[in-house]
Amino acid sequence: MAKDSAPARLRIVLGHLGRPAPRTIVAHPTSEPVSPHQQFQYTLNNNVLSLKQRKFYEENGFLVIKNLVSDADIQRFRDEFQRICKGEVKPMGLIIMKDVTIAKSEIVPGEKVISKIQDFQEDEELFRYCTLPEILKYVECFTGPNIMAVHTMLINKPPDTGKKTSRHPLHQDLHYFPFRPSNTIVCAWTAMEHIDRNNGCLVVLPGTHKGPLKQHDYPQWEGGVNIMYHGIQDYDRNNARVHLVMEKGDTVFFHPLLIHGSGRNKSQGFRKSISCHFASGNSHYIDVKGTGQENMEKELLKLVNKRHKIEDNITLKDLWSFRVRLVKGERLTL
Ligand SMILES: O=C(O)CCC(=O)C(=O)O
Repeated sequence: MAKDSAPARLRIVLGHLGRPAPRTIVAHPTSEPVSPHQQFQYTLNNNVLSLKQRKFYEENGFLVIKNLVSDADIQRFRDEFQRICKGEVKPMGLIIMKDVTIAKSEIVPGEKVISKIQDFQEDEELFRYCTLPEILKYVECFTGPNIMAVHTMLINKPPDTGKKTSRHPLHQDLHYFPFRPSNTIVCAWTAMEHIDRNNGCLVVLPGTHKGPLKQHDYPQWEGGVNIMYHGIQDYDRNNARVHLVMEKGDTVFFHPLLIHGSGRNKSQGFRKSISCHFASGNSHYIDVKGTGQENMEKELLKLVNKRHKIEDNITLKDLWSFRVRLVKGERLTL
């Protein structure tokens, strides 16, 4: 019998066997005429964003929409996160991360040791976040009508143990993505509670989405750095910084080249946010070999191979092709 190919093995491991072929979900793009004098590079024509919002995103690379996700939905995401932490549900393909300092300590398993879960695309309850009409309505302004959910995360930023490891170094999300074009990728990040500088809000460097993808490496932090938390050293230290203070349900949409990170959690609580990156169904894969993303590729594949005990080597494209889900319109090239 022929040996399974790496993608086939991954499919088995992630429990994706028998998943129906992607179907077409009808999109209802809205459009309005745009004056020939207006030049927009980062947003698409529709009647969702006001001109002011559109110009803000074009200029700054992010846009906060207040009170977008309901308390009831956030409660459902919290409840499901609890079930995952208690081991009551075990979604296929989910990656559970622990803070570097907590991971080495003796604390009993549970919410208090889990700093992040990612790849929850097989968890129906959490994945509802990526299909909420109020989220997709805005996402479409950046991706266009064919929308793929490409990367999912729920971050449970723990109280800092004093080693400052709860910080997330400044980075660009595109560093982790082997597909393009960048302008039709967007992150939706929703605060699951009040988030400010005390519990480690997002910090963004406005306008940096207009620059190139920069070199990312682990920062030289004394207390240690969490797995895959690569950062940028070479950024303009004079660039303005904006700390995004957000209320429960507020959602920020941001460009994958926007330099951002988050601060230390100085509170006693576990700061929660849920996020999804979306990309146009027309995106195409790129080979990151020989580029600044190569170190990320090697480390990520090693991590996935180890976590899911995959013996054969898989490629970044294999990995992403099992992560991505169609949420609106048609799956075309991604
Ligand atoms: O939620 C956070 O603390 C930071 C998240 C972030 O920047 C990321 O995961 O790319």
